[in-house]
Amino acid sequence: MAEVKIGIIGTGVMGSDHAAILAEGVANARLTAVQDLSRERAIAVGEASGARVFAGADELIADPDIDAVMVCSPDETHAALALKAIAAGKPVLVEKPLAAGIEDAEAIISAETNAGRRLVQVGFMRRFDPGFREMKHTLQSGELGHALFLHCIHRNAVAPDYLTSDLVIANSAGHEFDIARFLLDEEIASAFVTSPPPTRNAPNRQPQFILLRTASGVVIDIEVFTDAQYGYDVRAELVCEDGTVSLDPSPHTMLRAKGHDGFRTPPDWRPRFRQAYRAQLEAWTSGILTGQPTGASAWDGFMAMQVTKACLQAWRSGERVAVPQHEKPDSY
Ligand code: ISE
Repeated sequence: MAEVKIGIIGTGVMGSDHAAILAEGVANARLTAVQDLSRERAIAVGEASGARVFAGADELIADPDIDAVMVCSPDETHAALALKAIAAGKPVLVEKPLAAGIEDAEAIISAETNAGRRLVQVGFMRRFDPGFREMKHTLQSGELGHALFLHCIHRNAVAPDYLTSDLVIANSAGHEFDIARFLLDEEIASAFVTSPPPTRNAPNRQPQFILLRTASGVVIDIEVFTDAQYGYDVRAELVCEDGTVSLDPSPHTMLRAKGHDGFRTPPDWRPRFRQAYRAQLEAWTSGILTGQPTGASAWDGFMAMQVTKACLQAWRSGERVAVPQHEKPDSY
């Protein structure tokens, strides 16, 4: 295989963004097919990228001219589609979360284990962000000693009405659960969640403040505020024994205009993590070609979901909740 022919299922916000990046050109990758429940939406993306439009997801997965599949459809469809891709022996990049429920995530892990090779990657793109990678590298170098605290902020300008307080934890904070495991290279052991009342801009959900502790005792705090109005803002500072390392505001330019002098704030996560999304696609396709997968595995997706589940219990009970620990299968 000289290049990976990719089919995207779901051409909403994320599917069309991935399609646009692929259409710009990603080494060794070509978008050849798209499918969406809304045929018009799929046709629009197909026309812009030169990809064939499929009527159904099953046909797309089965098509012999498609080497690998991206699942960008709604969360509750992720597991069934990932299982079909595994059954067809095709690599699949599943947007996060891996599945809507823990049992479905377990089914993916056993199907992949039975298939005998890693076929699933989860779209935790922050692992490919240059800032987060440098932070991990700094920690691993040992120059700052060991980690004590990880402070995280995750703010969106606005969020859709369907986003409930539960989904703020299950959908948005999932990125922090994964990046904390990735940076610190250890599991989250416990979770506590507290929240201020809803804001006047989003009376149907609460911002969340999540406190995690890792197995070795690193303390992680995460503010997730999806209605911060001013823009998309992701921050992180890793505090170690001999210094700290934190993310730079990502833009490469400053702006002076309309009473403003400083960094631009992106409207949402797509421009902020554009480089990471592109690098994720490059790593995914080169992993397919070389047989050396990188990126978040189904196991990482499953463990992030365990943290989500503990956080939801902690939020409802007001108690600190232990995150169940599992033996990682050898295949991961
Ligand atoms: C959203 O759900 C996402 O999936 C994005 O990746 C994330 O950065 C954003 O803040 C979430 O709300």
